[in-house]
Amino acid sequence: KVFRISHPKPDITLLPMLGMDKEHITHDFKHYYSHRLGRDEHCRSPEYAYKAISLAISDRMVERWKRTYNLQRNQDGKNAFYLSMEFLLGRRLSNAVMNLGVDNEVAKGLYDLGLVMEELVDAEPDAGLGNGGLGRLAACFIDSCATLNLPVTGYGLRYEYGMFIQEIVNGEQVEKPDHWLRNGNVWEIERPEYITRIKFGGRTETHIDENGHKRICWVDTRDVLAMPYDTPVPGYKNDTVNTLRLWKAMATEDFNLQEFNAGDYAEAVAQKNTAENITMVLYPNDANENGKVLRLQQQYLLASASLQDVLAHWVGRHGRDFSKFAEKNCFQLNDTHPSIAVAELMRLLVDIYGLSWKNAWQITLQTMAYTNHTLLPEALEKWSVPLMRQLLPRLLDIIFAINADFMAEVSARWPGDKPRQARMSIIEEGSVQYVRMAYLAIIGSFSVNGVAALHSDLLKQGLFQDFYALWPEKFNNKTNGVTPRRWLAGCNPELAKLITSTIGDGWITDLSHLAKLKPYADDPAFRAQWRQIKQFNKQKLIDLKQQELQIDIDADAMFDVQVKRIHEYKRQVLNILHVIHLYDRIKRGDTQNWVARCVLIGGKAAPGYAMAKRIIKLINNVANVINNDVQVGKQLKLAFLPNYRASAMEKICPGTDLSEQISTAGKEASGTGNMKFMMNGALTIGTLDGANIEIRDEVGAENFFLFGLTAAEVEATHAHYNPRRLIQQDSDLQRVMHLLECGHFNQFEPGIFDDILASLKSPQDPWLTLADFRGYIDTQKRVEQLWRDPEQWTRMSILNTAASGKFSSDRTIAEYNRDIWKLAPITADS
Ligand code: T68
Repeated sequence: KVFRISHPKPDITLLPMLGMDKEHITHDFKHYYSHRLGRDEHCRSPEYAYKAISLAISDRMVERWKRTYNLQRNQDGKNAFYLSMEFLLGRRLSNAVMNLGVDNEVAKGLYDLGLVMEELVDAEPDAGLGNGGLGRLAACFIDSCATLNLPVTGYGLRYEYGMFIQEIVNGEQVEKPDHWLRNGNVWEIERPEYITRIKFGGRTETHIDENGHKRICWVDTRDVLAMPYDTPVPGYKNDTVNTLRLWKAMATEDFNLQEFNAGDYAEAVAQKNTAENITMVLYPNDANENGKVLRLQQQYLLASASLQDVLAHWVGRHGRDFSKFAEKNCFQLNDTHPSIAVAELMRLLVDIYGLSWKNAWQITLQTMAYTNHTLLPEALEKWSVPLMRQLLPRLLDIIFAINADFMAEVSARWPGDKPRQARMSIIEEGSVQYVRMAYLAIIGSFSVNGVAALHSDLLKQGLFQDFYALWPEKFNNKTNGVTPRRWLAGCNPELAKLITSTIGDGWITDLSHLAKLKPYADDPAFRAQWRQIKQFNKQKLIDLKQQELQIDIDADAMFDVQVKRIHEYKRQVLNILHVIHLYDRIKRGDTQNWVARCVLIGGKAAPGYAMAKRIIKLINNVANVINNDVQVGKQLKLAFLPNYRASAMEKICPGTDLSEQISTAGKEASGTGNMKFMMNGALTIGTLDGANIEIRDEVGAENFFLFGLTAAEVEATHAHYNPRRLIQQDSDLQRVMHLLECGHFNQFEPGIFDDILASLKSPQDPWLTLADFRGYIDTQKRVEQLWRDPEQWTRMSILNTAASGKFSSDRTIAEYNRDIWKLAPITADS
């Protein structure tokens, strides 16, 4: 028998809050360094110092985290949940110390110990749990939600391996696994108390319960557990700390053991891998997935675990009374990736909590909201019906039932219009049937939004026009934004300091304040300071990259940068055509009034996207020829920046002069890199695509380098596109194409660029690259003219930063909240 001394209530609460001054922080730093990590003064590794300081900071965050949770719980208001397969968090330490307001104390404390904060910051691996814009947007959004005190929880997946590490070998991309958790993750807390069970496979059975009601049971399933790991999301200096909950797949304790006799015990335990594989790796595809079972398992695990979590919490507080559920909860679906949540919420409400179909559908329709991020038809997700029947039989039944109701609605609205019914059906007919996930998301949501004004308009006029005709009120726009904490205050401390000393620090939480910089564009002394900081940031970038890239870069050259995923629609090839044109001019001696340029290109190609990988090879081969030509010298440099990622962008955007946003009009939903560059004072050369249009509207046409066809012109051009004629008519283009076609950049690798060349010359080229060649080249000339006048350039640079206020994700999130979520901020006195 165990004897326990029992207290009425255990006294484990309310330690005094930890000190935020440098003495207390360094005290804790030393404690973690020596006791928790077991190191001593002879061990001088920035990795352990990074860990120790992060633990000390994390402690301080946890206090505010619990406080936020309790305030929110007592307030009992509405909550929103951001469901996303990707949260591209990047590094957390620098963001945490800034948002807690202890950056100076920490830097000073470490300095006193002989440590350099920047080195510790650089020791942190990026949390690369995303592909690109969509994943980074989710990370900016949760930062803004916390900063605006909004009760929003992020739900995602805890991939063991994030976005692959890109190495360049002989000019080609080689993918290396990114085991970002290898050295532990001090920013997360495991929460086994909230484990949820996820069903896969099996079949459905119909039962009649004691009241004579039909109940569907999903049986003979192979279950998997989802273990939550919580990461704190601190708001900027407001003591709010929200939660990002990431799920890890695990085997159930009894996983498959029943299927094996005792002799196969080892085999049975080995089978655990099958379950744990589900969250092993992020799919490194930023566009189309092709029906991989594992991907659907990931999507369902995210949707089911998150919804079960929210419902369990609801039932814990309100019992099985769901009458107020829709008033108090909202789910924002980040693209179609988590859209199986529409069917899963129906399943949970009907099968598990016994609601009527009608009631459950009302709740679903009032709580789900869907954000679309692409117009590219190949990126729209479809799952084959046979696959879904095998993996998620109950969900498939529900989808068919939703579709039946929906088809009735369509035929009531457009009687006899069979083609329209076929067009709008969730089920695409054919030799194999497919479930169209975007349609499921639209039908099951009360709000559908695009991510920039043009994109949202094109959704209404094109891709989703039938749905817009049926439910115009569902459709809205939410132009993207980026967090000014990471993307200006954090990554560009020198510029941030100048801005704050000029207009105060209000801009950090209200970026529209940047407009106050406008008059300073005409102040020569201010311009000189501005220019000096840009120069400093460029030098820093050179110091960082020079060795790795083995090229001699001059900080006086124009830094012309295109960093983003490699995709044909983003037209890195157009950029290369311009670089080759410049090279050709140098070789011909056409160098009057030459402007020295350093062209930097970076980005990852999806491992299965052969054309994108070939584009990387092209960039590297052209770079090789140019950089090794003594006649070219410092007049032109081209470098491919390997392993582009969030932390790389933090170093690149402050040192950029010219931002390349040159996608085929109508193809880039928004873009967000364009906003980061603008904030940091880069000028943009770009097409009328995505958020470029709004950037230009904000800064004024005279401060933006516009070229190229409009989205409407792109559509009209396809019918009569004749790239060969364009080549014939343009001697510059002719020479560029000749250099490529004669193998000048692939002397010992014959034919490797044939596919790229063929697609440029094809009348079917969807990206119309050559159609925009002339406009691009001429506009680049205008860029150079302006560059030769540093005062004017700096003036425009200041005006770009001053006009970037709209592109704060705080503004975006305030709009999501005003129009969609309608949450009350968390307040201390409620
Ligand atoms: C991007 N999309 C858009 N997708 O391309 C970009 N896709 O214009 C926009 O600014 C950004 O979203 C934010 O709205 C993506 O990044 C993906 O990464 C992705 C990942 C998996 C599957 C499909």
